[in-house]
Amino acid sequence: MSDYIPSPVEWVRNQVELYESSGGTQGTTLRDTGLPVIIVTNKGNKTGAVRKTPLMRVKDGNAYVLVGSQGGAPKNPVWVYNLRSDPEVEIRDGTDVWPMKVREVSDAAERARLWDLSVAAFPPYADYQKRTDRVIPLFVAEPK
Ligand code: F42
Repeated sequence: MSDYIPSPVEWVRNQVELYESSGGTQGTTLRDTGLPVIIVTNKGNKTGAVRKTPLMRVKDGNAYVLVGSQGGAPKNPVWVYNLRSDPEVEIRDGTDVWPMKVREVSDAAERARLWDLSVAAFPPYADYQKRTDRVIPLFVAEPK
């Protein structure tokens, strides 16, 4: 198995540590918002190392929508490139852990539906999209 490299961002790294060390019973929301977070385990596209990325939980049946918002920053988060290069991930949702495969959403109608679902789950996504010229990438993670 490849080595795990924790996020260089302290609050993100701490959330992953608490979430995983508690077996998915603590650190499962975004700060004090009460809104649920999942942990996506993915592989670095250059290092091949294991990366763990907390994201907001957006569910569509038994699939998850992964939103590359990065707070409306001008550039895509690096994990977007990791998923494009290796779609095999593991998703932890609380105490449940699932092997999943991701695909990027390109169809306009599907994107519109999943974007609305994402904003319903986490309303700030709408402001994040207004802040940036890039189209925020969406992925769907489906059970294998
Ligand atoms: N980010 C979102 O985009 N959407 C969300 O819904 C979201 C929710 C969320 C909830 C809780 C929380 O704690 C964090 C949340 N985040 C959310 C932030 C998210 O977890 C990521 O931290 C953020 O999106 C930035 O992702 P990133 O992949 O750009 O991470 C940076 C900070 C990072 O780890 N950079 C590494 C570094 O060393 O600078 C590189 C990591 C990497 O994957 N490297 C690649 C490799 O091969 O290992 C190669 C890198 C290259 O050069 O191509």
